Amino acid sequence: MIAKTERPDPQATTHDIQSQALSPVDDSGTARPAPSVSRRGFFERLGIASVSAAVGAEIVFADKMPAGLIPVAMAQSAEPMQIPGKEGMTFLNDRPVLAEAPADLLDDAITPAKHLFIRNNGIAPAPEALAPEHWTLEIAGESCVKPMTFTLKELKEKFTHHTVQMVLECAGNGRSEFNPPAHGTQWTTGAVGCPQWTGVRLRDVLQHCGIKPDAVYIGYYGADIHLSGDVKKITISRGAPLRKALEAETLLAFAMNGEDIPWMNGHPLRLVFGGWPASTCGKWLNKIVIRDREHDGEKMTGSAYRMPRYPVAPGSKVPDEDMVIIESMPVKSLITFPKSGLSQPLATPLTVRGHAWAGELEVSEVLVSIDFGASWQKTTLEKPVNRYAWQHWTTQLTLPKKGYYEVWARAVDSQGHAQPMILPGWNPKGYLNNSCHRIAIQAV
Ligand SMILES: Nc1nc2c(c(=O)[nH]1)N[C@H]1C(S)=C(S)[C@@H](COP(=O)(O)O)O[C@H]1N2
Ligand SMILES: [Mo]
Repeated sequence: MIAKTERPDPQATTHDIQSQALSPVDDSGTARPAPSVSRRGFFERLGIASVSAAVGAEIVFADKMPAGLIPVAMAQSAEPMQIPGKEGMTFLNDRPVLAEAPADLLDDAITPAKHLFIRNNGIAPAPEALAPEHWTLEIAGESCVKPMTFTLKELKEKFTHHTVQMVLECAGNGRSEFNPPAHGTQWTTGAVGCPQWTGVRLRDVLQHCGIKPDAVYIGYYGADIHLSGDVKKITISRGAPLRKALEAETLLAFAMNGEDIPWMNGHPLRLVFGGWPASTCGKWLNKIVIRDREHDGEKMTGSAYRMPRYPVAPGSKVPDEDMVIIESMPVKSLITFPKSGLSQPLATPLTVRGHAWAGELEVSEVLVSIDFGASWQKTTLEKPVNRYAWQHWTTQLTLPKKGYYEVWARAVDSQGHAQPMILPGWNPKGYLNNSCHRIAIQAV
């Protein structure tokens, strides 16, 4: 399914906007997708400086402007919703902000900030509230020997910096293809990216504070606001087992691609785990707890970010006790060049390329088919630049005659698991759709 709508609905009434705000999209599957995208929820939360930047000039009587007013310059604009620093994205919702990248915009080896997807469960903190010089990170929890609070500056000064390129993918990426449909964000293929993250190791910081022998899990907290606006409510507080937290690649990241992390992607500090669902990677990070039990924060329990323990028939109800936490993500690939729909002169060989990744495993081969999976040909596959980075593949295709083709790509991981051609097993929340990516080509 394609994005519900890319443009704000000019017909949207206040009532529509209200009901939209009351039916948040949620990739843990607790509510319905919103009917339309408006910019209201978004601008409501922006500080005046950001609104001025968006209208392109200082708002002279800003102090007289009612809170929540959308400047008419914005409201009349036929432009699709914009987030400063993002380009070419498909917006699926504005409250919370959800945006994915069309596959051809993910062609770069290292995903640029402007094309990294956004998956907010709540309302992003206003940029004004994210000043790095005032940011602190608290380390606490019942299994922390010496709870401490670090300023961001202290974190940067005390601990060694590391840079690792790591895939970030929402567990619900691809959800829109499941049938019967699963509640939650109707992602197509673009809730994934692979930027380069710079930060300090979570393990160095945890070990500095002391980890009690009974520690088994860590949990995160961030500064975003619950959709209800209730500041006492936690939007999301997930985490990972201690063994994952102590991995060399697990970072408290303060930079992405050598620059500040974009506002919507968690500036000034976020957690990044390699190969796990992006929901474990807390944004606007201000607290980590070391737990003596599996973390039981918001969206850790029940059926959120969990898969059935066994295969289930489409549409089945699965009891919570049979739902298990998603850990390493499955093998997957994208065709990022050419853009689907390309017309290609028959005489010219067609270069096709993309990326492949496999959670905590490596990808061992990527195959492509132009005959709907009847036959497959190998592509040239690069090694990852480091563990948890995606791998680039490329090949040349010769199309036998004029007409319509689909190019399908299929990756296989180091344990021999291949991507399913159509769909993997249906599951109640619509997670982990790692089916083959397909593009259309016309030979002319
Ligand atoms: N504080 C906070 N962290 C969060 C979230 C959130 O809503 N709030 N969403 C999680 C989910 S479900 C995903 S998929 C990723 C998305 O990261 P991105 O928006 O940078 O792409 O952030 C995760 N970390
Ligand atoms: Mo997610």
